[in-house]
Amino acid sequence: MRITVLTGAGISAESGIRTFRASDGLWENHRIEDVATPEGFRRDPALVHRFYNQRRATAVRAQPNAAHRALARLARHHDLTLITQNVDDLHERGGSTEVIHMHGSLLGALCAACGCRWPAPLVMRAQDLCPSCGAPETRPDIVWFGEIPYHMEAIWAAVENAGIFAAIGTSGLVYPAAGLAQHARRNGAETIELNLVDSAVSRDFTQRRIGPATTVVPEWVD
Ligand code: BV8
Repeated sequence: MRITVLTGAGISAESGIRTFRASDGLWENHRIEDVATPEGFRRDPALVHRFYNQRRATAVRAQPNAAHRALARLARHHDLTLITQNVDDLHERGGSTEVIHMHGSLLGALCAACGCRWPAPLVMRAQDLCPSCGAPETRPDIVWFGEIPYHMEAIWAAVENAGIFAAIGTSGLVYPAAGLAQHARRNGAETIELNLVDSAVSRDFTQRRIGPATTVVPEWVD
């Protein structure tokens, strides 16, 4: 039986990476429109690069936690599809080998002119030139609001074929990720939500495990 798991910022919170909508969340320091939309990037690429350079520096210093490691163990004994909204690489550094990053990755750079991708340097600048076409149009390889998330075909398939769909540490506020539980349920999956508190889509889950991810995820996995 396939298990499909969706993670959000809450699974990395205990690794010291702030979530978006907590009281001290990232968005508090910036308006979403200024740092996570193509329009915001066109308006002020230096601000957006500063925002992502700061998050990249935090992410490379962070360590995977017991929840990331528990999901890596789950993959060793089950047919698991791991989908994350997160742009850090803590799942990979926690031992997961196949991770679908539907909102992109802090470790990736993208040329807005030719679409070429390459490993992002720790500090990206608006005037960096694309190694392929030479255009000064480099951006973080991140899916912003209004852009189409990556790997949606594979994501819909993994959700439709899941016997169990679990969402861990996500507020259920951002679509299409927030709609995946309802889609899984409509396709016959058992749905379980693991979170500190209710999310915006808790009604879509038949089971709940309330608590910090480093407690409830290993308990669920093991
Ligand atoms: C798109 C960039 C079209 C990277 C992000 C309806 C249908 C379709 C689209 C829309 C729709 N309504 C509105 C839209 C448009 C929009 C949207 O959803 N807007 C919202 C604000 C209403 N969506 C889009 O634009 C998306 N694109 O729709 O294209 C399309 C549609 C379908 C199919 C094809 C094409 C693009 C969305 C991507 C935007 N980019 N980030 C970055 O900077 O990181 S989203 C951003 O929010 C992050 O990626 C983050 O992952 C994501 C979701 O947040 P969460 O991960 O849930 O984090 P949050 O802080 O909100 O919550 C943390 C949770 O953890 C909480 O529940 C908390 O309780 C819990 N927690 C905290 N600590 C712990 C914990 N849990 C356990 N243990 C703990 N210790």
